[in-house]
Amino acid sequence: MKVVIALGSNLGDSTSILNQAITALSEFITNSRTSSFHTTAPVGGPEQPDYLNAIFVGETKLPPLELLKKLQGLEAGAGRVREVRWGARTLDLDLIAYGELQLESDELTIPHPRAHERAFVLAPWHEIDPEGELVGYGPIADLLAALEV
Ligand code: A4P
Ligand code: MG
Repeated sequence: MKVVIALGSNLGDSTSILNQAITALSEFITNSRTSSFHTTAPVGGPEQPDYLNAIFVGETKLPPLELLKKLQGLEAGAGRVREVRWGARTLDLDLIAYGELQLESDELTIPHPRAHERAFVLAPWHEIDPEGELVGYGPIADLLAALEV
């Protein structure tokens, strides 16, 4: 299944944290491509440092919830502590899309419910997949253009 994962970090050595996460993701996601790293102003939450954000796309055989567990394991491995919602973090890995799947549960919502309105997700995704579409929302080029108006 084709999957789209968003990476974010604004605590610690974010460049090396993202590079390590990409290496780890490549163990269960193949044929992958990664965007460049974008420095972005924080959206929501308390005052906090700028983020480094990237998008990783590839193919996996893992079912959605197992994939989510893997992502959470990598976040924990990067020393992430959950204190404040939308607060600063060493590593955030969000599952943005899983093929054409649409799913809404407490544990997992796909597509990610806020991806369509976030330039820090859409801009790096557009960079590596200009023809891409967010299931239920439309072409990412259009979503991005709507934000930039
Ligand atoms: N969850 C449900 N659906 C998903 C999904 N598709 N992918 C659940 C990942 N997790 C999903 O997430 C909370 C719960 O969401 C998890 O237990 C999981 O079961 P979390 O990662 O623990 O907490 P969070 O990331 O603080 O909350 P949330 O709501 O995911 O935050 P967002 O919306 O991801 O926002 N500004 C910039 N510039 N760059 C950023 O990367 N990130 C955020 C986080 C805020 N502002 C930012 C950035
Ligand atoms: Mg998250």
